[in-house]
Amino acid sequence: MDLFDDLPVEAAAQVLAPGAMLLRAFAWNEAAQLLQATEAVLAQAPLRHMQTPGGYTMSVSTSSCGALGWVSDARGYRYAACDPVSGQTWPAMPECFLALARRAAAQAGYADFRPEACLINQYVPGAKLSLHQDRDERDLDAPIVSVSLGLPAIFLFGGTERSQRPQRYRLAHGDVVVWGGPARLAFHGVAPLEEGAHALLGRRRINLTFRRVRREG
Ligand code: MD3
Ligand code: FE
Repeated sequence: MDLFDDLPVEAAAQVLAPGAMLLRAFAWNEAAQLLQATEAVLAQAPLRHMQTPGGYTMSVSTSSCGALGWVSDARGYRYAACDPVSGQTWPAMPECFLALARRAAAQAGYADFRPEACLINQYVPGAKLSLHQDRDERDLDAPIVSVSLGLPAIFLFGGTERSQRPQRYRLAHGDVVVWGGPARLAFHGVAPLEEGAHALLGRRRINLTFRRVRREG
């Protein structure tokens, strides 16, 4: 008899809420490769602190890769084909990013996920992301896949009304979450990052979010 007979090949997904699936350590084995690809993207499109439409500077620093990148300035939030810093198109999405995002989406029940944008968020201790909804994408039927690397963070997951008190989840290195269905429009954010040092990333957390922006067809 094999002691491991009862374990699934991929650890079971934990359902955080209808449509929100946490895949613990799903990217663990590829983390170093993902990090290396991230650094290559950031060499072409450096991290920057975006301005919110309200005139605040974000504590999180951001870049993108793929056909579209996410930008924010006094004119608002939007997806754009060119990086406003360089005037060039965003770096291509690395193959290892695409493969991981597709595998995670499929595991959560979304076949053939074809993200057009990967938003790269970097947090250093103290950086946070206030409660918000992601609704700059035209395709709200596609899920968002998020990958956490480096220092752990407390992720705040609320309801579809800002007034609902958020639940708190700790997201650690290698954790992947797929947000679709009713969870797609939930309010969410990240509590101020705690001080720490990660073996691979040092004093920071990087979060990759894969998005389908335009509707297909
Ligand atoms: C739930 N990023 O970039 S990832 C963002 O850790 C963002 O950097 C956070 O929120 C971060 O917009 C959270 C998890 C996440 C991403 C998108 C979502 C959760 C989501 C969209 C809808 C619902
Ligand atoms: Fe978000």
